[in-house]
Amino acid sequence: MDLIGIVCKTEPEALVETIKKIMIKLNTTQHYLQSILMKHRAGYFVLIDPDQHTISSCARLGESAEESGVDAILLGGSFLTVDLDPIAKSLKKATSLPIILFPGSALQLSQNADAILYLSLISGRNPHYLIGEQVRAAPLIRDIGLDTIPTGYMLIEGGTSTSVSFMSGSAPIPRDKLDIAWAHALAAEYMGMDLIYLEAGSGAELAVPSKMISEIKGILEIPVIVGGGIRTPSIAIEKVKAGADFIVTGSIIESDPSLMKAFSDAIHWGIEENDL
Ligand code: 1GP
Repeated sequence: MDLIGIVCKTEPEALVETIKKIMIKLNTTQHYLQSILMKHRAGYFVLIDPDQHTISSCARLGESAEESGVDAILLGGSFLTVDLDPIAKSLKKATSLPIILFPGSALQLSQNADAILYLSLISGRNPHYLIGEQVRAAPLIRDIGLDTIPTGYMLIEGGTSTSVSFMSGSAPIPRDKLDIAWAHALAAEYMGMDLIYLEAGSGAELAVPSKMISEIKGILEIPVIVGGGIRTPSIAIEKVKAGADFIVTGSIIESDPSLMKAFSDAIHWGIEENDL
């Protein structure tokens, strides 16, 4: 039966409910992220580690992120010693940017966020981070009503040992194993993930190799986030040219928040620091 046939045979009340559901689905954080890609070709996320902030310092960072042209704030970390909910609450008040949870575990949830990267650590073979934490978090996410963004999370060797590798008990993919990397990304797409996150680890000495990003983008339909070790706008431009759809910076912004504008200009408009 064609669409018109289905519509004609559906009770009006049921039809209104279906249309409402479609409208709500369209108005999601994922829809917003798509609109950023249509506008700029690439987007910019700033990662806030709640352990590094007081409530007021993170509110200031949120305000300044919005003024600097950042597209969304990621909130979380592989190991936290504080509750992120008060931080999420103050960020929500301070900025209209989407607050997207980037959780290291099922403990990192907040009703004050807009969405959650529903991560599965697909480069590892630790079932706990492939599906265990996701099951623990699912009922709470449903209660809170967070948007979930299914994301295949891949650790890539970045020249240093990282908290995420240690905490998850999983080894990163070697930098020169391009075929292993793209096969993981493709498997995630086939399994229905909406995003891939290529992660060199916070504070990595080396960012994800550009060649790996371009190989993966060459075969994937879904957008790719790249983060870890991106310390300058020039590196960010290089990764966008290789095919990164979204760039994440964390540590460098914690040490110098004034760099957000330069990163945003570089990622959105290809403007180098020395062009400014
Ligand atoms: C870590 O990708 C993020 O999860 C950001 O890394 O702190 O190195 O910018 P940096």
